[in-house]
This record gives sequence, structure tokens and C-alpha cells, in this order.
Amino acid sequence: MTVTETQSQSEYFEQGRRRALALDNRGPIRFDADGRLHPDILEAYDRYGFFVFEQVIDAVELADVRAEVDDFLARAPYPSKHSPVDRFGRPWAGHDAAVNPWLMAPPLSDPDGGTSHNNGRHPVKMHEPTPLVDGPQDVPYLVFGCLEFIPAFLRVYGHPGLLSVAEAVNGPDFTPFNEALFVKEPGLGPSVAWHQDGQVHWNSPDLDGHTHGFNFQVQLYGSTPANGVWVVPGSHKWGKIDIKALVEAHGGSERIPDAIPLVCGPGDCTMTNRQTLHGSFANTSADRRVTVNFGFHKYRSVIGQTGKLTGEGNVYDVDYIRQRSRCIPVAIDARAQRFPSEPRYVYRPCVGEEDRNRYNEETRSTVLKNYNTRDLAI
Ligand SMILES: O=C(O)CCC(=O)C(=O)O
Repeated sequence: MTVTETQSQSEYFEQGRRRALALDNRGPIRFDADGRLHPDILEAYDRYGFFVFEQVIDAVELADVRAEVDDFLARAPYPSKHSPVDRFGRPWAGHDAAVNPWLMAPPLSDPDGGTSHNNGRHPVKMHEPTPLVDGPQDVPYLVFGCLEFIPAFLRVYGHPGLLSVAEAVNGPDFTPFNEALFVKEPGLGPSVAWHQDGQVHWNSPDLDGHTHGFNFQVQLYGSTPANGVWVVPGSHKWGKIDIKALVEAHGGSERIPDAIPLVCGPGDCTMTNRQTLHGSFANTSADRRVTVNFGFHKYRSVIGQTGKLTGEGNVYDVDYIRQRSRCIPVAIDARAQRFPSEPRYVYRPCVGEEDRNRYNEETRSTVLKNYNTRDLAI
């Protein structure tokens, strides 16, 4: 990258930050007098396709989650994705799981842009800066199966405020999607090329701005223009976008002019519509980003569908969805065991099944073990 390119990148980042902070789509999770999610939040989310919830996770819980996540990340394959061991010579975590937890790529690379991965949804390659430090051959950028492997992640998943938001947006019978960590270590973190997440409903006559669900991203260290996700506001209502043509229309630059970065402090949580055009740059900054990422769907968007992406080929019938959704009450119970005085969220589809869905040895084996072979990816 030349000096001029670097300068214009920092200008782009700074302008993005100013535009992000000027939007009226951030604040705490708020409810109205009837206990419903505040309509201003729903309206702003519907308009922009994303919302930044501030200070969702407090400092005590954040310390818990950071420690457990770091323990887990230390057990990644090292120094390359082909290594049978972690950096301490132990077999890497999850080596016997049904789904390999570790998606790894060379530092600052773009593993998906311009490839056919994920059904070709990342058509344009991002700039791949040269790393300034000697790092391992591959670094983890996406980690799957986190409800099983990281109990503190499971407890965040059972957060009553976030689950109430999911209900307000997707209805009381909302379902899981999948759960992962996004990891962008300073000077190493790979990029995620521009894409829309949705796969199955683009040509459906019932498609609306919310058909493919949304992702929550809880930020453990915050998120900046340099290491965070960028979103084109309102693009969740544009249908399937010709991303290649859009980038070409901007002179082939990956710095899409209308995009806005998700600027967050530690403990903030964004909600981003999966139909938005979004992506993130290779992290050449000095700031770490580690994101607890989990999504939710409307029941009617998943029932009867055949899985794409992580649930590839699976048929989402009533029993499949029911079993996968049990992760929600198990997470609620795990959270209640750690924070007994906090109000519990009541997940309507599993009311009456509380005993069966306690967080204990049995559900760790019957609900959480390899639970992500049943992702609801659409
Ligand atoms: O966190 C990131 O960098 C990318 C997130 C993303 O693209 C996604 O969740 O689809």
C-alpha cells in the first residue's frame, strides 16, 4: 500500500467514525411503559439495518468472557491450520468435534473475497496488506461451536435484554441461527469481504427487509473503523445486490463511500440485519477486536428450508428446529446459575420444559455437544 493510499484510508476511517456517531441508532436497550422494546429502536433498526446497543455487558461479566475466550483461543491449531497441536503442543481444542471450530487464514489476508466459498457471496477481493510483524502462518478469524466450548459465551447468549430484543424483532417463536467468535488481532486479523449474508429467500414473493434475520455482535474490547464491521445503511431493503458492479461503480475501491463503521465500546452489542451489505478490513491497527457473534431468525423464515452455509443440506423440520432451539433455554438457565438475581428471559416455545432444559451434565451432552451440526443457516 502506498503512503497516499494509507492516508486516504485513515481519512475514510475518520469520516466513517464521524458519520457513525452522528446517526440516531445507538443507545441502551430500552423498553416502553408496557415492557415492549422501545419503538424508536425498532424504527431506527428498520431504517438503517443496524443498531448499536450500548453497555449491554457489564465489567464483571466482560472480565469473565474475556478470560474464557482467551483460554479457548490459546488452544487453536498453531502455527498453521494444518498443525495437529496448539501453541503448547496439546491437541487443539475441538479436534474430536463434529464441526472443526477453527476457521484460519494467513495474517491480513482475505480468505473468501473473489472465491466461490459460501456460495460465492463475497465476489470482490479485499486489499491484502503485508504484515509488519512475523506472525504464525495462519491465525483464527472465526471460531464455531462456542455455546459448547465457552460457558461464558453461553451465558451471554442467555442475556434477557438481548433475547427480548430478538423477540421484538423476530416474534416470540424466534429461532437460533449460529454462534461464533470473530477474531481480529492487531496487525494480523484477516478481512471479511463485502457480502450479504442471506442465501435462500432473495427470490421469494414474501421477501421483506427482515426475512434473513440478524446478528448480534457483542464487543469484548470495542470496535473501531479500522477493525470493525462496515455496513451500508438501508441496504437490507435493496434485495440481492450486484456487489461487483457496485464496487466497480466506485472505481474498484473497496472503500464504499456510503458505508458506516460499527463503532462500539467494550460491552456494547450491535444488531445487524443479515441482508445489509457489510464487510470488514484486514486489521492493520493496534487495536484488538474479539466479537461474540450470534444470530436469530423468524420461525417462518427457517421452517421447511434446506440449509445453506453452516447447516448445508440439512432439512429444517419441526423437530430439527425444536432441538436446536433448546440451546436458548439451556443458556438462560446457565446465566441464571451465574447471575441468580437477574430476571430470566422466558422463551415461549420451551415453556413447561424448564426441567428438561436446565444447564447440567445431561444437557451438556444431549443439547450442547455438537449442537452446531444443526445450525439454522439460510
Ligand atoms: O465481524 C466481522 O468482521 C464480519 C461479520 C460478518 O460479516 C458476518 O457476521 O456476516
